Amino acid sequence: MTNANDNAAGAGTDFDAIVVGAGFAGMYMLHRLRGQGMRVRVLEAGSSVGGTWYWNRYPGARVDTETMFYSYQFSSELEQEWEWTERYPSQQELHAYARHVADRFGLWPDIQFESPVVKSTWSENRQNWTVETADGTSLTARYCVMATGCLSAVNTPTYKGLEDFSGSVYHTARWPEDGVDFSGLRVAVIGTGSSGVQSIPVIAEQAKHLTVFQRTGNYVIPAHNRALDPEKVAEIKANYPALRAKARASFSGNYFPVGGPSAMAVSEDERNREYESRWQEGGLAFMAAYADFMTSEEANETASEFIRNKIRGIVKDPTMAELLAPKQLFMCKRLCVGTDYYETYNRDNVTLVDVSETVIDEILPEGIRVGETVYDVDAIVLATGFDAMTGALKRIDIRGVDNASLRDLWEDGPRAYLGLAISKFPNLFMITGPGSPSVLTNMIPSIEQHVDWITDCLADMRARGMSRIEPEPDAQEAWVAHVNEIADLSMRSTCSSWYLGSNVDGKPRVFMPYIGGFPAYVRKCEEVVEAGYAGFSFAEHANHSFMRCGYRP
Ligand code: NA7
Repeated sequence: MTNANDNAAGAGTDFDAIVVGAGFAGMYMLHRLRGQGMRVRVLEAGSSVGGTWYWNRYPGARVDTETMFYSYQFSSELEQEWEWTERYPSQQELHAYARHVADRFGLWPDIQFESPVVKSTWSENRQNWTVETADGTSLTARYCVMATGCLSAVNTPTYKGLEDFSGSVYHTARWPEDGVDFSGLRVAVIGTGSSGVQSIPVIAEQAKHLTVFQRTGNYVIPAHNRALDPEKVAEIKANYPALRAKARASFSGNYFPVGGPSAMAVSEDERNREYESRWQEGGLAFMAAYADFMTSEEANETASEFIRNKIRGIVKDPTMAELLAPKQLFMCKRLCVGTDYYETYNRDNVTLVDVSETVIDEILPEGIRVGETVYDVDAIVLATGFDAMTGALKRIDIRGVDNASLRDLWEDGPRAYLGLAISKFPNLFMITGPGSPSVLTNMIPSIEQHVDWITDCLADMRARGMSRIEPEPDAQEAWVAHVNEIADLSMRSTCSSWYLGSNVDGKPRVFMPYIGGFPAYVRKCEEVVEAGYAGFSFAEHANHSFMRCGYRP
């Protein structure tokens, strides 16, 4: 493999564009910008490409979207040549795919690894960004693209005594590259979101004893993961363009056939048959059984109770089953997809501890104290998730016009135009930023749509001699108001989840992704372009005076 840092080191310090992050977003952004003839440097905190699929190496880590569609579609050659082996591939396979993409498109030389960005500052005089990494290196570029990921800033609880624990502490999203051997150990897992749900069954098989600390029981649909059928793969590959188009025309960028408009419009028997067939099929398509889960509490309760009954049927200990049965609305938090998750609680070496009311008080050298009880453990796994959507951006000190601080401006929640750009931060773009559909969709099509929009925008600007772009404050405020307004129409915005920051102490409660669906959002982005980049101001190379909705392409 190319040693990217050796190559990158000799390329100078001034670029046309700097991209922060070498996950699926940063890699494709690099590819497209280079295609425009730009000199680009990607700065990546990790030591390889893949982003989410580089960092999340915990046991059992898998994608929860069917991979024939959770993959790039910008290159039909890539689409045809890459062979996925499983319905939901493992982290290892996804990381191998990311490395293959970097090889195939020659991306390595322009990526600088182990270079976490700590600061990014706009200069109005020079009309460029200065981007600084943790080791003090400074690079400059006219454009800066934040491909920093929606779920990348790790959320680590601040338990009293954590640093004095005598065993090892791991976070699922910062797993050691060489793996961890839990054989013969008493292990604690804190957290039962997707990462906990995927890792718990695998850790339980290895550990001497596993104690799971659950704050909220989640809805977990079986994955029914399996090897892909070669005939089915060939059929999908032969029809990729049409199938991808169908997925892009769907609300979530995933093609999930909708069972019906309302769960309440059909008989209980019919409804349960629909739920049973989706449970047997497995995966996220359960969400599309009926269209009114997020608008009707009654409809929602039918799906919730169906899943609770499944849990009661699987878990032998009735007290444990009731504890695992989720109390919150179905789909309020992100739905989990698991393998043998509930079955794992039938094992003799697994204990479940409820920390919803009596919380974890402290970590002692020998274990975890909850109220009066101390659970002795040798290792602690924090499956406690992320400071989602805004965390990665706010952890960088981003300074715009007049030294405006992004952290300060977003103190009460994110404000961005289309989730793509931010007023007062010229020539800065975000990929799948807050205010775009992002985490409510299949991430890769959403990433590609943003990267394509940014690339086309920069090409249009260059064709017209423009070098500065910035959203107008009133357009940004109108978009933020719209994002909030439609979030309020959905029950999804009413309950605790990382979508609205409720998993992080002190984070403002704002529903961050755009909930109007992928097709509506794409249409809006197209309309903005058709109207001459409505809501953006531009300035020319030589003359930086502003032009309102500067030009018509
Ligand atoms: P999630 O989904 O945010 O899950 C984190 C879990 O950790 C969740 O059960 C939390 O409970 C729990 N948690 C967080 N902080 C604490 C503290 N302080 N004490 C006890 N329990 C805690 O993160 P994941 O990594 O599992 O998944 C993230 C996304 O990746 C997922 O949605 C998929 O899109 C892929 P809570 O629910 O907040 O009560």
